[in-house]
Amino acid sequence: MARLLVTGGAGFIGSNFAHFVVNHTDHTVIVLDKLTYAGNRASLAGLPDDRVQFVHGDISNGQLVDDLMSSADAVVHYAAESHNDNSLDDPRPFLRTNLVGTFTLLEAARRHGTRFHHISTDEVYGDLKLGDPHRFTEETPYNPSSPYSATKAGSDLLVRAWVRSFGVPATISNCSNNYGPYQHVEKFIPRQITNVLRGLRPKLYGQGRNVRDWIHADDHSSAVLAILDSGRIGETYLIGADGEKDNKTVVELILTIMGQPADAYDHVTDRAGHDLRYAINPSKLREELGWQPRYRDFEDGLTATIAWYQDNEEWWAPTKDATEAFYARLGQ
Ligand code: NAD
Ligand code: TDX
Repeated sequence: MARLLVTGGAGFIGSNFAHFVVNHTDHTVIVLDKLTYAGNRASLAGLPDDRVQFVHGDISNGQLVDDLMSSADAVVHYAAESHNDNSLDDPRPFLRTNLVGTFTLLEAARRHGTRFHHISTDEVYGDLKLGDPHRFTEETPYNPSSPYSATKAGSDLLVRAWVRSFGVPATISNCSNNYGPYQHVEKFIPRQITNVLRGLRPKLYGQGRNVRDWIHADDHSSAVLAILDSGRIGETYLIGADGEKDNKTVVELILTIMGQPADAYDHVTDRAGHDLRYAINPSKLREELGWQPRYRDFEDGLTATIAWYQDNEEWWAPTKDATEAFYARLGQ
């Protein structure tokens, strides 16, 4: 049994991780979260107080981070500004949280010798061409495209430097696009589901040929636990579940599952610098740690996710109007 400090645990993937830890391990969790527009305490509702403690605060607050780190066995660092479209509109919070925040946590981990797991993204590798037989591996050179992915790449490099120069016992994982419950309605899949539920038409950037490699958030969580348990210090592990789909296919599937005509969506202004394709080769994780995804059928996972948004309107409704107003200003 371990005490895990989970940064960003009121966000999408961090809250799914807290639920997963409670349901599948005997670890306890201390969530540290600033509750930005993307954080929501309701995502942790129902979790037992004796297993999950919530601390409201900023990962850039050195004193707070130091205090929390002194009683933790390991840190799992999810907290970030996470949305590409926001980073194109105003990159500043991305530099503060993703770079200075990660630096602050690393310094505390260095002082306390705390096991550190850094959560990152496949976007640090840039994009692939459609039809390219190659997928990203741990050896792919970094080539980020957006302010978001550039700051995530920077945070990964900080972790690597703190391992090599100061001996911080850290690992890194770079995961592909997650889907599942508790995802903010600004992101692609929840935006389209909640549009349909609101009687609005889904919005596809450009022609929708861009490919994302989808993985269920629970499969991300089980991979992170496997790395925490038996990953080698200083190593990077790519996490993916062979889930490549283009955006047009996903939007048509959402509409079909929700009983709408498959073409009842709008094409809108494309994202600036829009990455064409992400694809993960997860061989290292599978062969070294024996990890396997549980969600193998995207349509089943998507159907369950749609049902969750149908059943939990009170969770997403408070953020929907502001999100659509933001997109309307961008013409998206
Ligand atoms: P999210 O935006 O849903 O959640 C981020 C959380 O971090 C929020 O609860 C927010 O309040 C908190 N936070 C932000 N700034 C903070 C700060 N300064 N101090 C403390 N808390 C702060 O993001 P997500 O989609 O759950 O992503 C979580 C992590 O996983 C990120 O590091 C992201 O880069 C990574 N990741 C995401 C995906 C994906 O598909 N969403 C894929 C791969 C990796
Ligand atoms: O309304 C939309 N229409 C649309 O076509 C939105 C919001 C998005 N898109 C497209 C853009 C992307 O090609 O859908 C794809 C997915 O978009 P996002 O959900 O914004 O995700 P993406 O930019 O791929 O990044 C996500 O995966 C990697 C997460 O937001 C990142 O945090 C993670 O690092």
